[in-house]
Amino acid sequence: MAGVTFPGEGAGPTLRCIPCRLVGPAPRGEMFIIRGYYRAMIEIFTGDITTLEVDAIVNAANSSLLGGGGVDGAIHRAAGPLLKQFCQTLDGCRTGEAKISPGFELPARRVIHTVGPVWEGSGHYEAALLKACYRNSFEIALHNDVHSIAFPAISTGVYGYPKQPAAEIAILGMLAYQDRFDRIIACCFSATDAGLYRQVLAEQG
Ligand code: AR6
Repeated sequence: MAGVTFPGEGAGPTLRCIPCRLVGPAPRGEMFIIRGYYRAMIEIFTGDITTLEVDAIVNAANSSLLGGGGVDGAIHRAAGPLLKQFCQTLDGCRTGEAKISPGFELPARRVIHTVGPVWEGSGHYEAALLKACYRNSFEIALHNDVHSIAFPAISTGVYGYPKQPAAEIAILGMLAYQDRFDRIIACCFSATDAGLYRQVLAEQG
């Protein structure tokens, strides 16, 4: 996937390892750190992804990339109108793929837009497409100087993907890229979702 360089920004290293360190409470929401030793810690954050000051937040978008409800709507509102204007130049995005934009008024420098599958009962390649969302988001991040990244629970809202298998795909995807990022944050919008992620991470991690 081609790297995108924005004005004033050059390409950075794609492999960085940091020692394990403790992170205190986040400004809003709770941070729950599961593991990390010379690798990115996978952190489970409960709260609004638009508040996170990271290199990139991931948006669970639709294929138009022009905004919608849920986390997509929240990101567009917080980023301001220039995000939609920029996204109009991206020519949409197919399910499972990812595109990148600046964060504009967000605390995050970038937004990685990915389109999750609509759940239709597991026989429509939903699992493969959801895995591709995580993989392609990480890959475009690596090509764009992103060392800290936060994901929402892609497809588990309006698109109806069952939460447990979606959490397993999310955590396995994050573990696969753990040693190539400084921080990977799983952003859950409810305490129940965060509990599920903790349980899955404890089982898989
Ligand atoms: N921060 C973090 N997570 C959030 C936030 C937020 N501010 N708001 C919602 N969530 P959804 P999808 C959680 O529906 O299922 C849009 O209209 C939410 O609780 O946002 O991939 C797009 O335009 C859930 O766990 O995304 C598409 O048309 C997760 O984010 C469609 O919805 C994903 O829920 C995409 O549906």
